[in-house]
Amino acid sequence: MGWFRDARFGMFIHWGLYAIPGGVWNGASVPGAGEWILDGGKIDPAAYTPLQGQFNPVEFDAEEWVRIAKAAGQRYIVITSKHHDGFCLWDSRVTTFDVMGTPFKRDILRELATACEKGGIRLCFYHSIMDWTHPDYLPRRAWDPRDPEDADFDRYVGDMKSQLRELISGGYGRVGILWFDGEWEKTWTHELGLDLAKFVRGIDPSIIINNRVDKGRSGMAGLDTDGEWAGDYGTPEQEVPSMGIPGTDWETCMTMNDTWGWKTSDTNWKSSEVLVRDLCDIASKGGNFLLNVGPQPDGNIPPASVERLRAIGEWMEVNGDSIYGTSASPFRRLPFGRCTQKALPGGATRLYFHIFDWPVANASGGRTLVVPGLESPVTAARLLGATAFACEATRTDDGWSISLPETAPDAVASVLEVDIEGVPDIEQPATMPSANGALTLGAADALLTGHVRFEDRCENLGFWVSADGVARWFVRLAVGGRYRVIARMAAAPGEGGSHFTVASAPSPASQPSVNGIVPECKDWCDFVEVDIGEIELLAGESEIIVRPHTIAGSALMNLAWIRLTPTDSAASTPPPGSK
Ligand code: FHN
Repeated sequence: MGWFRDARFGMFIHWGLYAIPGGVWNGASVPGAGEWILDGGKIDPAAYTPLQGQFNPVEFDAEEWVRIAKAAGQRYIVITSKHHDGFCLWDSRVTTFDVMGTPFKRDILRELATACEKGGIRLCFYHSIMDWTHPDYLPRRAWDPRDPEDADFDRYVGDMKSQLRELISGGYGRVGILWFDGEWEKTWTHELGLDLAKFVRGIDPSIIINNRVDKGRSGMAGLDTDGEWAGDYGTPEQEVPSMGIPGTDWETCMTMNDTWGWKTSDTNWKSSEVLVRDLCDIASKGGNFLLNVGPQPDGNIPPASVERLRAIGEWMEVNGDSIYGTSASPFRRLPFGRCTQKALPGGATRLYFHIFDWPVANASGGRTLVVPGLESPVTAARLLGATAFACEATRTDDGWSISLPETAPDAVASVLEVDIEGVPDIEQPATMPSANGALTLGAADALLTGHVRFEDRCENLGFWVSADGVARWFVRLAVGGRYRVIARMAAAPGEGGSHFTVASAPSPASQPSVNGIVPECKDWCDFVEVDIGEIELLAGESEIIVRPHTIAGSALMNLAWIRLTPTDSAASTPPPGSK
């Protein structure tokens, strides 16, 4: 997986016959993504396949595509060899529904393979398991008039294997990844997934296979971390897992607008600023970013996409070191942006801070960036794109403060490179009381052990399926006192009634913990705030610990946050200097 982890940034290409209608069929705009027009328009496959006769992208230039990807800083390309509509972008001996059956009559994947080889870009193939036009694929679309009895799914799988052999060992260079998709229909099983992965690996042991060869995708989240599934990495789609997927390789794929394939009416383009920050966010969580383009029917990549890729490339020109070959941030969360790291020879570490929010002027008019919780000694600091500025690093109670110039070198994300001794030693910053002295312990800030995990969907702790699941927060209080404990939680119908405790450590003699009972709600995200009583907290640093007592149903609860509000005056007057 070395090259994949080093690359971090790739180009996804969705191209095929669907680019011709571009989201319009018989003069009517078809809702949904462009590449889904056959399904969105409930088009009879026999009315769709004649598009083959119109496919003639005379301006297609594989070297131009590779040049655009390289200039953006993308190190690999994943192109749709065959999408759900079954049309093949290479010269296949298994079907006539391929590019050689079009007026264009050029093997697009072969030209791209040559250009990638020449440009030093890794070529990879997306391949859809679902196939709406193949005579043997099942299930048929509900409006497809062909009799499903005539179909033989095993024969379909045979054809697919023959085509995969053509792609992997048919002279298209060393294929980097087989990017499967369309695995969610009932006809595709875990057993078929295991078998196909084995088949592909049998042809080329070094090829990377994504997890959509099997059934472990778990929707847009991209990976079911509980099960044992075939595939080498997880594939979140259109989202970034807020904690990454620790311990696993993963890659977020994303559109620049709302469609993968070309759609004339879709101009809902993300800004290059958003895309650069997504790249930083994804790398800071240990993932790869596969950013999509949907070429036009004439063979050109849409100008709006080229423009954004050019802007990302300009950023990568200066800051690429903070992305390529890095690993996930050692910090749980940073108030000003993101962080990646790279091991240096001799055991030292280089941290790359992506500063999204430039610090405001301090009392002396200077700008300093506080890196909270960094305990390791800082040995050097420099600002990429402004290396002339001498960054001074000062040790403070809260971590390290690093001086910065008045103006950010890059308004989107300026990169501060900081070398430290050894591996990062980070003290998890404690949660401090807010102005009214209350402490809000959010799900995303919890330190988790055992069977409980953070869920993006509703930003909660969930999958709390056994008593070994424990959530902890560090808090720092200037003065101790009694606190009212409110929990924002949810449990689906039939899942209420579990008991849990909220305790502090070290704990005062009186009232060290309080018990809560989980209410029944409309669903796992129908959160309610429940007052579960009072607890005594000591001044200074302590841990707040939430753990199950009895789990009534399949899981304890979904917990969004715990709020501790001082009940007596002493505690409600926050110490000077607290937020
Ligand atoms: O249905 C496809 C879709 O067209 C597109 O290919 C994306 C890319 O990851 N995958 C499927 C939706 O999850």
